[in-house]
Amino acid sequence: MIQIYRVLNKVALWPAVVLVMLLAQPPVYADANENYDVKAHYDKAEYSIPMRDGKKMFTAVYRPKDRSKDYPILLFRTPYSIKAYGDDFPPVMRMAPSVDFLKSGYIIVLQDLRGTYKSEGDFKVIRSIRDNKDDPVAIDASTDNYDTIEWLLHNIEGNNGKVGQWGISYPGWTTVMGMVDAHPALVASSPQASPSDMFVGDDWHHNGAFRLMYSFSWMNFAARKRDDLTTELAKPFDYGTPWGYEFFLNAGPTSELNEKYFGGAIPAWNDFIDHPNYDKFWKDQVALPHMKNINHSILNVAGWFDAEDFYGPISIYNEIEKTTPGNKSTLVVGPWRHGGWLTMDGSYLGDIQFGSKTSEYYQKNIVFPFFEYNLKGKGDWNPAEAIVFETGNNEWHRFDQWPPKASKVKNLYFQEGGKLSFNKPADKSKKAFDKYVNDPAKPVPFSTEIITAPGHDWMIEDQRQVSTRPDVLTYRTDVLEEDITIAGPILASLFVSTTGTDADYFVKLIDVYPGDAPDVEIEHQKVKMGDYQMLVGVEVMRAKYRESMSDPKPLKPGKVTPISFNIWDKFHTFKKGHRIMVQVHSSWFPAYDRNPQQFMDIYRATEKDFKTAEHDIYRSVQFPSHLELPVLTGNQDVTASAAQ
Ligand code: PG9
Repeated sequence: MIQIYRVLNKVALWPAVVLVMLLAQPPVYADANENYDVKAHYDKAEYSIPMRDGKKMFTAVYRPKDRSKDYPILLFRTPYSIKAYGDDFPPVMRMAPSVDFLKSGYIIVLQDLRGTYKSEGDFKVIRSIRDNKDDPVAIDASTDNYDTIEWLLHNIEGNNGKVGQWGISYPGWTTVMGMVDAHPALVASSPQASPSDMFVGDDWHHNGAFRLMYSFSWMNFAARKRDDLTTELAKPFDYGTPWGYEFFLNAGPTSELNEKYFGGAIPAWNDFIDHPNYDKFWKDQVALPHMKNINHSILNVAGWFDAEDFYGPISIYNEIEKTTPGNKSTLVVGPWRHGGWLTMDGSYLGDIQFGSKTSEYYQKNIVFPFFEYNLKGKGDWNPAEAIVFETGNNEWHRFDQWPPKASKVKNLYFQEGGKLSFNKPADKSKKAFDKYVNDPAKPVPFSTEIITAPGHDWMIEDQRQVSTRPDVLTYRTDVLEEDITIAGPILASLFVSTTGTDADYFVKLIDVYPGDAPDVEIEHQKVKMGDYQMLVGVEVMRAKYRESMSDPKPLKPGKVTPISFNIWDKFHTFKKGHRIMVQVHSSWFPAYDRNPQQFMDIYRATEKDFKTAEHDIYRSVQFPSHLELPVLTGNQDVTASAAQ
């Protein structure tokens, strides 16, 4: 993706729209995108579909030429443009979750989201569900979905009365919105990497820490006003350097970026700056309170290493389990980056190999049978509660609940001398802590890649280069004498004391390979795997939000303070001969903005507000910092099926 971006940038050959398409919907991997001639088998028509408030949504409908039978409708709504327009057809994989759908026969419906490209109305990034449901002309993304389905059922000939919908990321979120007060004809939804809460865990913030680099690049190309989307304004941003770390450090605090680069022309960026805490603005956008009575079939897809939206799918899954007994919701998680199940073959990510083409397995054995069964009554889709890929052992599993029953929490404690163990620390002294100094002028880099937008591999990237920095604490177990498998959410529980009044705490869980691990060949590059440090999980807590994200509180300098947070779910085996590592640090730049380490509104902070601070991480009897690991004990709930 980034390469494509750079090449296009250099040759300056692009129209902005093409670039937006490429960024938002990366090209698919070649072997799945067989040379299927869609034009030979499908007719195309374009419609402007009226919504309840009179605004019209631009929609392309692709119908199988074979009129001997009726077909279900497969709906996809996107803010990234449904291009191609007119007589042109988009590439096969922009039309459906795999080429098999086109071969089987569906009425494929692609729609520009309200206020984007050829659809009327205003675009609002993650528009809240309307609070005036009695008003017959009040709209939101769920009503647009409903009205579109209603119109299609009555106006597109040859439909079988059943509708399915799908989408990845933003289109995944539109799918989730379609599940709210769903149209009765909607019988199957597959939200994939949908965000659910942009302050707590998805694209813009994690636990209140601002995801600077990603938000900056996304806003620049996708959050423009509709009339600006196809103009020079939305062209790729010229960073003037390939090195994002350098650019963002020189650009200065977040408070200066709007004036310097956007001139207030991006409504969503302005909103962010005006809402630094988890207030009504953010809470109104959260999808979870609307995840009630979702009774149709759901296939909720996520990637273990998704750098944008992992919290979304997992929290949506958990919420439906809680609110809707007897639901027909299945969770699928593979070893993928954001959308990797469509855009890569899934046999590797970054430097890590998964032993088989996991995306192909998903496309053939999960997503296609899900829709075929629910929309056509074909095949034997036998939904497991969770279909999940175990990294480390590289196997698919089907569980009857997620996390599996056999997962039991075991605490892994920080110890003296950079050790980690399952025994409680024995040190009673007040000095049982490890210290580092975090300097906002020299933040810890989030990746060794020289890039200006965050890319995708950093969630699994080798951590060897940062593990030796003096501002990164590193703890590791002895060499494991047997495999340890974790399946479920991981909690970080720190006891910290600092000289400042606010701080960020990043906690990483890492799989350390043995020194003699064999090298691997990836994309013609030989990677030295001996002592490799594979990032398994990572999360941050902005300390002022430790008790409440709506009501931030300063830290008291010098006072030991407990800080706990979820690193979210993983399914990974640390193999015998490997070691488990934990890293702790207080910046991860420019993936996240810098914390001035003073209690304040960070969006108002000027350069002089950024202070160096000391951080003590305790590992004593009284203050035992640790990770809660969901260790899988026994495999009685598991049906293993290696995906070949
Ligand atoms: N992660 C992107 C996104 C989702 C929702 C809102 C804004 C951005 C995406 O890839 O679509």
